[in-house]
Amino acid sequence: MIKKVKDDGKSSFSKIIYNSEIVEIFTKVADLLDIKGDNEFRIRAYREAVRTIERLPWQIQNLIEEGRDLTKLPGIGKDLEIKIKEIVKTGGLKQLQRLKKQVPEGLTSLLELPALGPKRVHDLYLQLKIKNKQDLRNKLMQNEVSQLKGFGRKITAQLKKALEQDATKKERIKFKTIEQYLKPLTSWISQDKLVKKVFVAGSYRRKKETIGDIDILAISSDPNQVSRRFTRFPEIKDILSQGETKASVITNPSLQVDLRVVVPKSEGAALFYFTGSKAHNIKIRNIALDKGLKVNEYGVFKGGKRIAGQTEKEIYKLLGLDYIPPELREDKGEVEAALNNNLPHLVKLKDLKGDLQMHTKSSDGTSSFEQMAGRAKKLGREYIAITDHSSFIGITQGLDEKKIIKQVAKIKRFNEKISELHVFAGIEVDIKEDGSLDLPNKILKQLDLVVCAIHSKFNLSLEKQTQRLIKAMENPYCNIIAHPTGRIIQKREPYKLNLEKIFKMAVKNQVLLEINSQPSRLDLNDENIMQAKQVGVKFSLSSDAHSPEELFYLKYGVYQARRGWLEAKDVLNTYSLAAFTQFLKQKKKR
Ligand code: DGT
Ligand code: CA
Ligand code: CA
Ligand code: ZN
Repeated sequence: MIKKVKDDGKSSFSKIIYNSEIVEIFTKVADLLDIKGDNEFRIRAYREAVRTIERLPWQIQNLIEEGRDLTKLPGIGKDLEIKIKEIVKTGGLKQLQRLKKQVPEGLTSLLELPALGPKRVHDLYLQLKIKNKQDLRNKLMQNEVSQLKGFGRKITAQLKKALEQDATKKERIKFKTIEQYLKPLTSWISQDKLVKKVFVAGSYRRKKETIGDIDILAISSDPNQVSRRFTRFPEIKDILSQGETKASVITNPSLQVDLRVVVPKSEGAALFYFTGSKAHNIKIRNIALDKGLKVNEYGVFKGGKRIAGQTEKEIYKLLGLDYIPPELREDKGEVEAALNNNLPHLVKLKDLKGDLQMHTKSSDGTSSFEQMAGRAKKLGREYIAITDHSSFIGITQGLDEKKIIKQVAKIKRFNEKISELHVFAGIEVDIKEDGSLDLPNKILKQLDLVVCAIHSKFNLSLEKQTQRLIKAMENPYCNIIAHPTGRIIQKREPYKLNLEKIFKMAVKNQVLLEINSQPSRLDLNDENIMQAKQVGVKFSLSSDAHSPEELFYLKYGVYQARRGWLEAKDVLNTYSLAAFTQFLKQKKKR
């Protein structure tokens, strides 16, 4: 029987708790117990549970809601099940709060250093009373650390170096995270009556996947007043510098914001300059120099005379270049292309007619496919593909063969009733270690669309991992490879893959490579996309939404696609429903 989906979308929990949150809490508990020198078996139990949950293709919250027995999962006993339930219900774990009180906070930050695991941190604390990085720095200087057992010359040297780097390191922040900090900032600046316009420049305007710091440009006839008022923004932790036309501050949570204020006639020149990238700016400046012109943040100058600077467009034009969209300004050939009227017509969000990967309650999503369809329709999509996970961990949920057939029938009925939006019945099928797929072809054949993905064995050798993906692409029913490199931004490196080979085989087998729009994935990334396009790869751009709220993530994928120079014609879900259906049909005929 297909699982009955509740169509009101309400769950008995007030808040969605993702598996990653449970993983994070258990990892912290294990680390803290380890630092304390607690019972080894207990610690190992937490780490094993983490491994299980990380690989799980379903949301634990859903499993609990359905009354599933979590102790059937590998490594989850009665005790851990109770703790998981506490996290899912309350969002936290009392035990973690207790442990945090018992272990000094600086100790956990020591774990960030490469040579230090919980065991060594435990020793440093117990024997030298080292409670944080500063203590460690001091004791290293006094040569006390090298006296400890297990801290040889190699390790102490490594630690010294890591601490040096750590002091200068500025953590980059994911694009989507930055977005939420921007609203209060820009509205604070705009409230100033002296401010005519506010722009966010820098890497944010270029839509980079991670942002080092925020660069804001304000236009005003009174820069001095504006920059002074800016430093009174309520969320400021520290003022780094403040001058007549600029200020740099640290806001909560530890984010650097650089403000520049220029007078209206310099708007275009300043926006150009602070958008960067630096490499792009330098290239443009050299082109200007060849023409006997000087470009800076105030304008374009010939001799002492200012001849442009009001808008970015007029600056590019004056230099004989087509206007270059910010996403391309990385000195990766865009200046040459602009000189030769050869820039791509970048794909836009509104070009996207479909969304080709999303999940429902049938696997690890929160909602029914009807709810996903409803929201997608509101966002202006004309078609979507429902791609729940195939089951690959041996517990009873997920889409087995029977459930798939039922879901296909249900979707078919939906399409007969509803004409405003077409739903493709798809699957996100697991690629096994040997490259075969987790479902037989006789099932895959009955689906409109098959998305294949790796969700296990991330550490195979380059040779084996490449072969594994190629074999999957050679399956006649494979339409799309999802998140092809498997990287998670700042968390997991891409798998070892010969991408050149993968790209060639994707073209040969008419397999689309996905640009996954989840803010932590953005996979393929901009560079991969650019290389793949040169080989002739075609792409699918998907939200990979696990709830209706996530359907808007598609825009992050579009940013990445634009940074990879893609045009609408490179992305198959910009095709009309008829053209896309035709594309699928013709592949099935092959
Ligand atoms: P980020 O903050 O690391 O994500 O990257 P950006 O590109 O935002 O870099 P940032 O904040 O250091 O500088 C903002 C822009 O200001 C940069 O994209 C170009 C411009 N800029 C900064 N320093 C220089 C420079 O030394 N020369 C030139 N031509 N432009 C610069
Ligand atoms: Ca910046
Ligand atoms: Ca900056
Ligand atoms: Zn996936």
